[in-house]
Amino acid sequence: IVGGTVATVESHPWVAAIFWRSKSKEKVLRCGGSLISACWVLTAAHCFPEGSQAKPRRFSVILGKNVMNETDRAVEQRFRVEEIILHDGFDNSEGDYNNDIALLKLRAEHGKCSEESDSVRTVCLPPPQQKLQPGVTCEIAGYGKEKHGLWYKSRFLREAQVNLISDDVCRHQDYYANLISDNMFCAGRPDWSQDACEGDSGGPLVCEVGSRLFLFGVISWGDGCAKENRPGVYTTVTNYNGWIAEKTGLLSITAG
Ligand code: 4AZ
Repeated sequence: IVGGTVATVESHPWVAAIFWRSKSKEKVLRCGGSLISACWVLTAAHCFPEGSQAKPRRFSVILGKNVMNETDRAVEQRFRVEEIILHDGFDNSEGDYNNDIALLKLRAEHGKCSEESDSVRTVCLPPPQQKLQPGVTCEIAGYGKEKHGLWYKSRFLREAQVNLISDDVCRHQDYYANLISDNMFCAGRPDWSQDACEGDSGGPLVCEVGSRLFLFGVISWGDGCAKENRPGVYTTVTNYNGWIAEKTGLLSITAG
């Protein structure tokens, strides 16, 4: 996250830190994610290199994490990944990142996956037809880089505010032109001061509707970070309610 502030996981209790175990057994932060039910994390498909679906055990998920290199056993919940489901339509052969969405199934222990606490909580999916106006301010969170080009990611969970940008503007020649598909939207700060960055992808963009927060976007890509006319690009979660319901078996019941 560029230009944001340090946040507590208690204010983003659905944030998941997804780790990948390297050949040297080192656990490296791979991506962010969002807890949508006790056993399921929604994230980005590009977080998983080819062939990793067959190797879910190389990935692990930590919920309730505030500080990267410290383990707080009182609040953190740690899981192995049982299954990685990438969207069939995710095809990055042309580098286009369309359908950049994936589901991770957490492995249950003693019949349970995550348990609700002050630091761990699910986020609501918005109803499929819910649209938001350009200009609306939403919130992003993650453990990614604080500046494009840094070699290290953030030690703390950070949050930032970004405003929704219309497709018309984001498809303008000065912005991303034809790179924005119908499954993507853009969000940025009018002064380009805040943005997601490397390591944040897969993580949440949440917006308030009727004083409740909903997961509207999955942090997906961007040209650099916090760069003029280069907003962050997000996967449109409302396009995938049916897919999520089908893959997880969860009924897409949202707030009533
Ligand atoms: C990344 O590399 C990444 N500025 C994520 C988000 C953005 C740029 C890069 C948006 O994961």
